[in-house]
Amino acid sequence: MRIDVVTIFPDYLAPLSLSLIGKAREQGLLDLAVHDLRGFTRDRHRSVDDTPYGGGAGMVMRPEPWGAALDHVRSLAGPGTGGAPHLLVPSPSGVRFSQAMARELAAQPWLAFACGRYEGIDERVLQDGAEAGPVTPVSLGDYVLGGGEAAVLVIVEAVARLLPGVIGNAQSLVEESHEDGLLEYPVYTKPAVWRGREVPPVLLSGHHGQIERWRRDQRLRRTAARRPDLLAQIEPASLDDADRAALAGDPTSGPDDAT
Ligand code: 6GU
Repeated sequence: MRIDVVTIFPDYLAPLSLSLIGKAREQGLLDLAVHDLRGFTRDRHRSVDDTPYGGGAGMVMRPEPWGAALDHVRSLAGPGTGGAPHLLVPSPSGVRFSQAMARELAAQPWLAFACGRYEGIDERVLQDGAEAGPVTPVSLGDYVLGGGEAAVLVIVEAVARLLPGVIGNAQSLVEESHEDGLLEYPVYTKPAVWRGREVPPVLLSGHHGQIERWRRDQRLRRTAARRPDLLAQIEPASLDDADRAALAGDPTSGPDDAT
């Protein structure tokens, strides 16, 4: 996969050289480039923003540097990138990012991110970009960040770990929160007693059926307590009697009150 990021703060993307993503880049699984928007300005002050038409608070990012930067990114098409990148524009006004969207993006050959600052990017940049390829404004959630850069770190990490070969054990991608609508069960490792706290005995029992049942109960109760919105989306027919029994307890207290 190829990813291009355009920003006025290239250093903000430095963590994309570390850990999982850094390794994926070294292994050639991910080809990622960061571009400085100011390199595409033509005035002496290298200005990227101006006052909003219609009045109002704050500044708006000017279309000219964005047009030049995105034209340049599109000129980097190569073998395996397809025609144009899918342009993602982080914004609190975007469509909500999710594991499902991460999976869709991970299947695409080329993504580009346009990091807005201030009150956002002149809307015509998105309209113009849509003539070349898909454009999706994307939001992490219902809060406001200072700019798109932190969102790009989040989205690229969520996408990159789904690329074939990035995570050694593919099963760990299946058995995790948000892959099947339930949160993950709590996990424990040695020692069996720590600061007087025991690991739930069933996990030491060797009874695989009981362990599986306990873990599913935990997932159901945890989801009910922490994310009732997710539980409400579960198909009732997909729950068996044991599932319903697990949910019949006090939803605000897990077995260890591990809510
Ligand atoms: Cl993707 N960008 C910005 N600037 N703020 C946000 C966001 C994105 N998601 C939530 N808040």
